[in-house]
Amino acid sequence: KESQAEKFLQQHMDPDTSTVTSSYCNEMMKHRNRTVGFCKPVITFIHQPLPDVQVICFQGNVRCKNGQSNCHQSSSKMRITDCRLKKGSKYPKCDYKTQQLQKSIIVACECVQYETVHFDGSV
Ligand code: T3P
Repeated sequence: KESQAEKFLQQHMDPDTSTVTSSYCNEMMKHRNRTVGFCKPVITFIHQPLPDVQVICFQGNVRCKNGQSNCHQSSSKMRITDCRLKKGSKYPKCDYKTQQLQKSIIVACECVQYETVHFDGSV
């Protein structure tokens, strides 16, 4: 079974893409998120080299939305794409709006290696 850290990479990392087209989210959600039974409402993809994301675990500590204290906010803005489910879109036809942004991101980190395990949001 894949670890939480592996799932984070699979769900959120796309370092090699710099410009995205309007069909980006529909393609990525199909290939990466393997949604079964429902359409995930929001997923963010991060277009930065992996080390830029791993070091966030050593940057500003913030409280996570679920109340845990292991979230960290990136000190610099990151190139990200937010994929948001369009209103009226019904499983299995998950139809997403693609939006490229430059924002600081908040991730949860765990364990001795300080791995990112969860995407908490962007600000
Ligand atoms: P995960 O914990 O697997 O990373 O918050 C619930 C899920 O929504 C979370 O899954 C990540 C995703 N999400 C984003 O990808 N981007 C966002 O901006 C927000 C708010 C949530």
